[in-house]
Amino acid sequence: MDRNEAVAAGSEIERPVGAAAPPSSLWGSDAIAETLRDLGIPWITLNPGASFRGLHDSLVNYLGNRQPQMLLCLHEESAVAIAHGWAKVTGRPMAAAVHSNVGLMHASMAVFDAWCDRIPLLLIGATGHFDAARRRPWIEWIHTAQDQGALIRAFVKYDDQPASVAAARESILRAVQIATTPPMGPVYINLDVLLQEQRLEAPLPKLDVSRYRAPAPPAPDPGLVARAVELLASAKSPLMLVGRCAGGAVGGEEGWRARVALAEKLGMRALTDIKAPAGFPTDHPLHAAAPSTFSTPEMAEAIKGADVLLSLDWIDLAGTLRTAFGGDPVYGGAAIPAKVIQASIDQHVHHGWSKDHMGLPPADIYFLNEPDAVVRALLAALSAKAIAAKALPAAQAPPVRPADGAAAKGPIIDVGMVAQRLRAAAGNRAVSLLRTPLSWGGHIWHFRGPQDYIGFDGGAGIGSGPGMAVGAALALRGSGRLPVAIMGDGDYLMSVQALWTAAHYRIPLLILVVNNRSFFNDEIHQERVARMRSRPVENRWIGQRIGEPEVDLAQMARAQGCRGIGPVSEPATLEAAIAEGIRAVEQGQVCVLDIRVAPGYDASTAAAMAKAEKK
Ligand SMILES: Cc1ncc(C[n+]2csc(CCOP(=O)(O)OP(=O)(O)O)c2C)c(N)n1
Ligand SMILES: [Mg+2]
Repeated sequence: MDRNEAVAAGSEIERPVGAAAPPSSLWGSDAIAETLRDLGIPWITLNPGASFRGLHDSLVNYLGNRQPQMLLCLHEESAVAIAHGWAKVTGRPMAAAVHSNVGLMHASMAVFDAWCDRIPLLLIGATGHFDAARRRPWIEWIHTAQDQGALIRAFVKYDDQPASVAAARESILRAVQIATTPPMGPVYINLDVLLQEQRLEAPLPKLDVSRYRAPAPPAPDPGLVARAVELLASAKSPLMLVGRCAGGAVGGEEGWRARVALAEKLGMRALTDIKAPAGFPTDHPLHAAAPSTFSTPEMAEAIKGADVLLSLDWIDLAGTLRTAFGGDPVYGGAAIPAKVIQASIDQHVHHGWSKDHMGLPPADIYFLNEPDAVVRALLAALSAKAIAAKALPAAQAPPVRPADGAAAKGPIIDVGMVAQRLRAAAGNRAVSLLRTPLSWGGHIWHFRGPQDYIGFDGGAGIGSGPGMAVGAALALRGSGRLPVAIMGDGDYLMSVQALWTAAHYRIPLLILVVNNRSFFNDEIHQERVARMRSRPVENRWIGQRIGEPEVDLAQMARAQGCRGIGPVSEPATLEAAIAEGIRAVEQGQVCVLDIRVAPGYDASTAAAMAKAEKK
């Protein structure tokens, strides 16, 4: 099935009868729905509610449930997470609609994740009649709030509650323009019932929406480029910190190639981050250390050995430097001897409520430009310059090294073994990893192109995994890539109901749950506290383990129309079970494997967590 056929097959679900006939009357929400279509929004995830029943009707009976097509979700958090996952792969916003204050409260954590991940999203909300004279008794009073947008204003780029249909259209155009201007982010438009349900005497005048698009990005300052080139060309051991090169979204092939070309031209080593989408080939000889959530000792060594650092919107540059150098000069700690070139526009969304701007890094040259534009400009300026060739370091470790702890042939499955068996079962299929669990070690899987790994969720909000995987798999449907999300049991269980949307709309997806029957990350924290206080570490599992009864994770998938395999506990059967899952996905199914793994994190992850705590 080719990509177009697959997408078309999905859109044949939930076809309305008698739709798309010329309407005898026009309503406010018809004009709003039309605006979504004009903007090219293909999907709208939602959980229904009377506050947007007008818009719901327009989407179904005026637009015929196409462009956008509804994706019904069982929870608002899933609705936003699915939109987030889709936007990570496509770099474009999808819409999500959530009911009044209650739906917005359910959605809020996922909105925060999208905010922290710099991901565009058009969140449509609604309120009961704002005019009290028209408010229905009881329910509409509960579901009407003064300044509803205040619930999430601290972590959206823009919000509005327009008071007329024409103003609603303007609001949506502005909101999408802002959402798609890097650094991208979620925006929220709250539609009053009255506005949706008012009869329109005449359609709104036609508007060319292409005139309201995001502005072109500014080019890097040539003077700064010249200074940066000087610094990099004369550096003895430059290091590129490859962070968010296209916000939290997957970047393009061209940007990928440019980063490699820049590194090779300068003999510049590179580090990558498992929190960001793949940005540099991890098996390239210049890739200095396995990507990780927390800074590893190997990463710190590479940083300490560098005389010039080129940060491409590296997430938490200050914290990474602090871990490497053992202190922060801002607080009277160690000096940072390396020169720092920063390429980041993130400052545009830094404000007071959320501290997701992280620490304040030093910058000797600060480009307030997108990383890809800076890399392009540096390459262009360097192309004429002869630079003494530097010897390439020895190539990196082979692709799949079993995780530390248990051997690959050991009696208990660990996360490294899961990666290894997935690699074997997938053969030469192109795999897109949509999620790696906290227990992952960056050395157990190589990324060789931008679509190989989409990065983490931005806000570290557990429960983002299933929804984001569904959204990303929707974006990859028909692409020929195998969408695989590997996630913790805690992450899976918090939002397992997102899978129903994938089953219903036939979005193929493979989920491997590395099930340690615990919110294990926090067992480590309890152990640490117990040690600090000389109390029994044996109790670390209390209030953390998910046992007695153990949850049947495969059954929870089957209950929603997905394929469920497992529990798989034997290393000998793991590869065959994953192969069975891959076959199911290739037949169009959603398949979940419940893989019982040993509790514990990859040694590199555990060491990095401990180091981060100390500094
Ligand atoms: C919404 C939310 N609640 C709680 C946490 C705290 N937390 C961080 S990791 C974690 C455990 C996740 O469990 P699982 O996905 O099974 O991964 P494991 O640690 O077992 O490998 C928890 C509860 C969080 N980050 N987000
Ligand atoms: Mg767990």
